[in-house]
Amino acid sequence: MTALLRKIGGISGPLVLLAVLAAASSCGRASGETLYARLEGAVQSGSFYYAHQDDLCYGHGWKVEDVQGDSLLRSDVLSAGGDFPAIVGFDLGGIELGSAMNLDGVPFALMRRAAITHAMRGGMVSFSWHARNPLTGGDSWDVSSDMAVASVLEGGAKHWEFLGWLDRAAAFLSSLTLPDGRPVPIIFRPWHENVGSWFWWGGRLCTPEQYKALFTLTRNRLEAQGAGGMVWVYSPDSNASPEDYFARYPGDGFVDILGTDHYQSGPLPQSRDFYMSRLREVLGYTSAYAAEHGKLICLSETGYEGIPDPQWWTGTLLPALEGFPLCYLLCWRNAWDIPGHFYAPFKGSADAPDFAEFRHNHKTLFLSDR
Ligand code: BMA
Repeated sequence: MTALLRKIGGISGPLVLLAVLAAASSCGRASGETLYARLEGAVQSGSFYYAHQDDLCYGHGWKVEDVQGDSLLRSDVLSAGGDFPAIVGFDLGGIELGSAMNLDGVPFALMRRAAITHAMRGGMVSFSWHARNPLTGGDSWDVSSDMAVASVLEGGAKHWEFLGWLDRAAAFLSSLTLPDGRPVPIIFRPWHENVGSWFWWGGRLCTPEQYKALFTLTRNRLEAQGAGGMVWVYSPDSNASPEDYFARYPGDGFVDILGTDHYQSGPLPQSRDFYMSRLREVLGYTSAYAAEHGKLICLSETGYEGIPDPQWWTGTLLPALEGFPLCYLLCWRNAWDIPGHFYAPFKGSADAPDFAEFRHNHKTLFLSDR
């Protein structure tokens, strides 16, 4: 950037501004390309990155209280498996209203510090966004109106307000920079689980065209507001047939990674068989598309709540993924606020020995595996 400024030293004010903006956005693009190349590199070496939601901010029975001073060295994954996750996931829900903390009680100031700290340690971060319902004022799960998506698109009653929501997200995301000014590598995954109908952007709540317009509006606006250089994930829930999945696919120009959110639930052994067969079906059609279109695939959310199977990591998860070139998988949060709501091991949990084996498997990449 400084070299560029020197080069254009003789040009008049507005032109300089344009050149600086162009350089800033290409710097953003470059960071997205570097991150994408890193994810692709994992696939080429036959491995994938392990990610955990909210990992440094809280875990099973604990929570960071000192937002400014905590050393952020605590992690359930570290204490059970001996290493930090390579990717830490965060959720922006609440940023749209300018709240000080997100919907799960994580202060945005802590989230920023955790994201930057993790990137400085060599890690990557991902963001989802459980945004409130822009039309009703309810939460993400308020599906009382099928007009919410329509209302934020161009011409809709909430369009301008919604642009303000996107701008708040952009301001936060673009504030995530390393001390040397480089952006934190961000994977962004908005409007997820959009085939099922439990979020206001879900399958029965908008048409495929409206959904795609929401996604493209989001990417265009965030990039125009300085949050360039992110890698974008499309992540329907695994209920999606290939037809559902691609009917709402925003397009190759807007999506870098084809994801899926897929959980195991219900009693063993049936739930294991279903988890594995359904996941393999979805990874089958996403990987086929990705191979043809030069994209990557991931398992954007997964887990088995409370991990009732102590061999889940090597007995179910690894075999389910066998043969598919995914670049990362993310296990959902170990809630500090809801007993039994956890998806990763913690010190002393019954699955911790199996998780340690999973961590040492040649396919899995944690923070130190670089
Ligand atoms: C859900 C649950 C909720 C949480 C939400 C957003 O899956 O974990 O408790 O509020 O995600 O993180």
